[in-house]
Amino acid sequence: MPTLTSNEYSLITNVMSLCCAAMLAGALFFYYSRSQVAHQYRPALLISALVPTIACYHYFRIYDSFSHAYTLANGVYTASGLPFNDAYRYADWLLTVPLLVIELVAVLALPSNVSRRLIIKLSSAAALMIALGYPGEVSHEATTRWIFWGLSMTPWVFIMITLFTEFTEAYSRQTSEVKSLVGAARGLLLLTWSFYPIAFLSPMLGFSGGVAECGLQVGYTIADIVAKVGLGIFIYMIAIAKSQADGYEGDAPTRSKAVTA
Ligand code: RET
Repeated sequence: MPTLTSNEYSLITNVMSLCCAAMLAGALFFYYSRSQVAHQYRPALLISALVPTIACYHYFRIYDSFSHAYTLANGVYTASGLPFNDAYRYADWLLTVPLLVIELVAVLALPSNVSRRLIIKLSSAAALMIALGYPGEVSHEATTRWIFWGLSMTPWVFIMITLFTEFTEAYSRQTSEVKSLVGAARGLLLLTWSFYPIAFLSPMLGFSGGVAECGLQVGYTIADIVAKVGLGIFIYMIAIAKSQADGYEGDAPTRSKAVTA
């Protein structure tokens, strides 16, 4: 672990703490907003809520592991000797990245055969992408990092091709409002998902020390907030737009037992 100035250490831990709060707020919002949309779109909002719930837990662990990996001496933060556990971040991604593509497909409520095919393809490629990235992330050897970067990029490219071909075709019959929201959600996904493989390359491109560590940790954390809560907000807007297009006006009030008795 590189030595960090007090400002670098505070920036990293403050952004991680902000991330816990953003994930918790996102999770609560998506859980409670399920009742505003028609029944067929509720599973997508439930997944949108589960994703930041899982991440909130993992960010507690990431924060904890990071703060124990450092000790303050003479005004700077040096490695304490305890390892920073990168596995928390990868365990989080392994669970949540497949769920992100599932929520994007689920909110369209497509015919079940189309939806199943897309979900299986996209979520298994997403899990493979993360699993192949991990051996590279924990390695300090440039060659090993390049090999696993290349292996992990293969499912990444496959996901993007599928999203811009088969997925585009699958939502082509939606209303124009839904189409533009889905297009924007996919654009957000492309933008945020492009950040991770580039950030992964930073040590191989000669970036090192406190500034690089700061850039990597802060960058991954902000990208996680946008990729999870930001995408969830699009899923919510798509579910609202589709519910309105279906003529959904809220659940009929249930008659109380006192009235029916
Ligand atoms: C790795 C390894 C290097 C190559 C590639 C990677 C891709 C990572 C991605 C992660 C997405 C994470 C998200 C998290 C949301 O909270 C594993 C860095 C291609 C795309 C969306």
